[in-house]
Amino acid sequence: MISRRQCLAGLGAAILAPAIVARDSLPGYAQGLDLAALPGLRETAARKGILYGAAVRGDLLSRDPAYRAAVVKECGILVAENAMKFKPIRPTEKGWAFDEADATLAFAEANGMKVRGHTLIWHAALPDWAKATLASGGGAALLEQQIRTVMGRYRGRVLAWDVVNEILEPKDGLIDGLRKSDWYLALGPGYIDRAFRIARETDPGCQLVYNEWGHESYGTRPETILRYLEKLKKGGTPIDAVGMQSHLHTRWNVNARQLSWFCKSAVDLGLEILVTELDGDDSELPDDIQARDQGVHDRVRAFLEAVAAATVPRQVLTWGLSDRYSFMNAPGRREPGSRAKRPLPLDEAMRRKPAWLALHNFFTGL
Ligand code: 9MR
Repeated sequence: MISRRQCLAGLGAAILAPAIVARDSLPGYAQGLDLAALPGLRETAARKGILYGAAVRGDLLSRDPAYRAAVVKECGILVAENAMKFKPIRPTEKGWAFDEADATLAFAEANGMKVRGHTLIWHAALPDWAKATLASGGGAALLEQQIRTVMGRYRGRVLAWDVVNEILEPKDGLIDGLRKSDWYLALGPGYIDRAFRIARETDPGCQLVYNEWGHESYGTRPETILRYLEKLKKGGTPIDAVGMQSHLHTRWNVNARQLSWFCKSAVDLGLEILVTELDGDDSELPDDIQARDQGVHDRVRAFLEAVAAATVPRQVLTWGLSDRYSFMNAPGRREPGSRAKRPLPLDEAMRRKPAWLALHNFFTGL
């Protein structure tokens, strides 16, 4: 738990002005702090050489002006939440659908933002026709075509690409803890190295990332990831960075010690550490909004501090910006009638909340 005094201390000189925000206009213990008067996270992060940003949806950027304004104010880097994935970008074999991805990139560039690409090779978001192609021997060509077409289209405009996503699943019982995905079944373990090599050829200036979840978890998952990274590096795979999704659960605390160990070890391997999908699932916390917001704040803070104990992440992205559009609140993602989750920096009304403050304090405190 952090006290209001600690909050104020964390805000430093920026909060010398008297609090002018009505008590009910901000949730939880941030009440009374004039969060709205502080600079956007993009600016605060940039002062420390960090890009802060969020996953965005193109349809919302064009139809919700409050969301669009908040994205412009807070974000120095964007990632398309879905638009660059296999199924949205190539729903049918002959039907490439680049519109939303193109528009997201154009929006970012028009607003002076960088872009991450997410994601080229993933077991999920695969259309049935692609699964059938993989199952019938067309995997090598499909992998190459996907990377060359999508990455090639945006060559020179994407700072970092998640070349592969969620490739490990130790429960599947395969060598190295690899996931028994359609890609694996079609091409064997070598598909990962192959993907990175094609990616490097396609856009040599782009940072190539292996994106995964669970680096902050207990148990053996972080070590499994690290061992696999070691193997890739030893084999000469052109990988530059590890993307840590960082979907934090309030059910358990961040395993700070192991997370710092992971980050330090990955840096020692010559890899950069990125925070790619940060948010906090508050479903295990009591109904009280203050307690939930504080719980998410505390996890976000603990997570970022554990990372920073090893290395300063140069890209920090949350998976969405406002609770209004978190994937966790999407239909089908939560029980009908259950309370809305509050995982992101801004609340449903686009107001800054404690998770925002955790990021602000982290960036200013570095
Ligand atoms: O937030 C995304 C949701 O809208 C999609 O339906 C889903 C499937 O494509 O993917 C979600 O994003 C995931 C991301 O691509 C990879 N890490 C986990 C994210 C949340 O599930």
